[in-house]
Amino acid sequence: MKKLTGIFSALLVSFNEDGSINETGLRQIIRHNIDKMGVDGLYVGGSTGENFMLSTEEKKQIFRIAKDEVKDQVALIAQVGSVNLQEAVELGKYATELGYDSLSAVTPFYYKFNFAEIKHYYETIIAETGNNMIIYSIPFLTGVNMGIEQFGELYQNPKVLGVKFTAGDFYLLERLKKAYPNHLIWAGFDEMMLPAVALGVDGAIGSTFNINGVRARQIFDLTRAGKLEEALAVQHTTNDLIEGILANGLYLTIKEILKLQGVEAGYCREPMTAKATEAQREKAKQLQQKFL
Ligand code: HMN
Repeated sequence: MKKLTGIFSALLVSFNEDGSINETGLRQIIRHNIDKMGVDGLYVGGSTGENFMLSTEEKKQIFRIAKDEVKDQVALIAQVGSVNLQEAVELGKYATELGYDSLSAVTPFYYKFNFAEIKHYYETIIAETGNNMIIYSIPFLTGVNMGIEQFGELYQNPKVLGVKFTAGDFYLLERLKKAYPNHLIWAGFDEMMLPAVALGVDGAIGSTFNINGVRARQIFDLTRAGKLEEALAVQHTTNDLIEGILANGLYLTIKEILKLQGVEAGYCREPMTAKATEAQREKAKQLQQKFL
């Protein structure tokens, strides 16, 4: 298994105007992440991959293309979580056979699942696939808030490596690190990377690393080295960029910026707005010129 710590881009997917996957574009985004951003790995099938709007076959296609393009150059994590547990298992088996270093699964969402149901979900995916598991916790989108004891219960399974923590609850983050020092934490909010690294996270997984991966690594390394003033200066610039991206449409804007850099990043997948307006393209151009 490859090293799973460090800087991981949450992989964007290029779509054609009709919503189908643009394989050439997807491969170019992957190359850009490895060759230009210098990431340690890719998180495939996450929110950034617009995963929850795709069919099972499309999800498999993306896992397949990513593995084929990456080979063994960097580590690969497959996000297979789904509110359909059978689909999660099927995808988990598929990614495991392809050789993904670990699986990750979002906490099951939409229905108010109780903790026993959530635990059963993770135990089932692990038992059926035999692969490692990274809990994907993103309460602001799923509504699922797990506490320290619940993480502890999930961590009793030795295949659970840790959590991708997309939340601003730094008290919980600190408590998790103290209580379970042998379990890994990946920071999920790029705009809060510095405080997360200061609290001891082992890695970070982010959408903006597709274009801002070099600064992300600087923040990570500088903070770890205790050079907080320098790290903060890079975080400030990063957050000026992220603020502009969020105000203009998250994935759409990152794609427009990639296009300006010669990467065929394509369209988004409906029901998200698929195509940038002229004004959004202009804003992306300004962000590119100012920050990248
Ligand atoms: C994923 O699942 O694609 C990412 O790991 C999610 C990641 O945490 C991103 N969250 C979302 O897009 C919801 C962040 O990188 C986020 O985009 C960024 O911090 C800007 O808010």
